[in-house]
Amino acid sequence: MTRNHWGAVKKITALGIGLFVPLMLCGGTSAAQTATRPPTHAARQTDSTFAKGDSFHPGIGSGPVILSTDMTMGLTTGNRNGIAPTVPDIDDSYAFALAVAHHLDVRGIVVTMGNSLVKPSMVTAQAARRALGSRVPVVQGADAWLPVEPQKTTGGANLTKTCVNDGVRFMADQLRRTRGLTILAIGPLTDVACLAMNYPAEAAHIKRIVALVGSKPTTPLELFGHPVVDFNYIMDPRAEAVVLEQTSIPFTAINFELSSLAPIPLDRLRKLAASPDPLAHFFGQSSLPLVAELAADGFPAKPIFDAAVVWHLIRPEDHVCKQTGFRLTTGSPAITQASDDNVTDWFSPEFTDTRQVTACTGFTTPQAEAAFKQAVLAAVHG
Ligand SMILES: [Ca+2]
Repeated sequence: MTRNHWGAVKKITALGIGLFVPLMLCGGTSAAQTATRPPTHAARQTDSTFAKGDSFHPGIGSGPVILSTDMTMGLTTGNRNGIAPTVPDIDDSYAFALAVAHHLDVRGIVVTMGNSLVKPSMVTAQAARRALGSRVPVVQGADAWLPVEPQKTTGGANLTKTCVNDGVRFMADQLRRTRGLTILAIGPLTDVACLAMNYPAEAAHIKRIVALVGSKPTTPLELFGHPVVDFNYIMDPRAEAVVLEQTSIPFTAINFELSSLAPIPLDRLRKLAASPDPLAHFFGQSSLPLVAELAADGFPAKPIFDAAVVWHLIRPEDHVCKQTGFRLTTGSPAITQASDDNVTDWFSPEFTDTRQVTACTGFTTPQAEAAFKQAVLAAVHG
């Protein structure tokens, strides 16, 4: 059954919040996943590199990184993998700019569906790369989420490998070459999960996944009084379940409580468009459709959610992080309204029955928060 909730969908997606979205709905939500499956590689482990005070900062360090991203800044419609008429989010491109500005060793941009369809997203990702003067490879990844359950044929053929694409093969190749890189997952985790399931030997070389997912146990999430959901999770709930429950890859979740901080006032984004600086102008001009949509919906500012993931590699000491367990309630992708609590991914130290990962929920000081916002603007010459 399908009931259209385009009013609600528009209200929230219009916010352009790639991170959080509304949906149409259908019944049938699975129970919370509690199954424990064998890790695909290595032994179960915890994030235990070191702890400092009340905040937990596993060693991130420098080194090669790959951005797994739904980079859509510049699209004027086609939000939520093309099903919504609203403007897709702009934050992935700002995250890329931040990585370039701080000279992270980015080995590639793997583009996934999410904020919009993958092929239009390839166009905007390549445009962002050109504007930034970067020469990193931009490789196409997933064009759809993973099936909700593993698929087989009536003849018994296992279809797990059918998710493999150029982006997944690229990541596997880079892992073989580097034998240690960090994946910054700022889109749905589809390609990362596919990599883990099909290239376990290569995935064992993932130093850490830093992902824009999750929240404290809270539903619904709110942004300036509007209900929102964890977009990267709800676009492919099984992908996150695979990464967290079937692997022991070190994992840091940049939670909503952190990524929604330090929003940039809409006027500040408008000023970018008027800048004589080519990079600032490009980012400002490409952001205007979303800025207009946000303004129409009463939003005063725009959090640059994905940039918080990149900042975690640059200034991890500025983030408040803890060891936590997780609680995933899975379901079909993109069928939940923001007000539903059927599909959720929560991180909390109270969850002790799962493997322990890292979750970051805030800045250590107001000054650290202000420095992040300034860095994002500086990265685009704002
Ligand atoms: Ca994103």
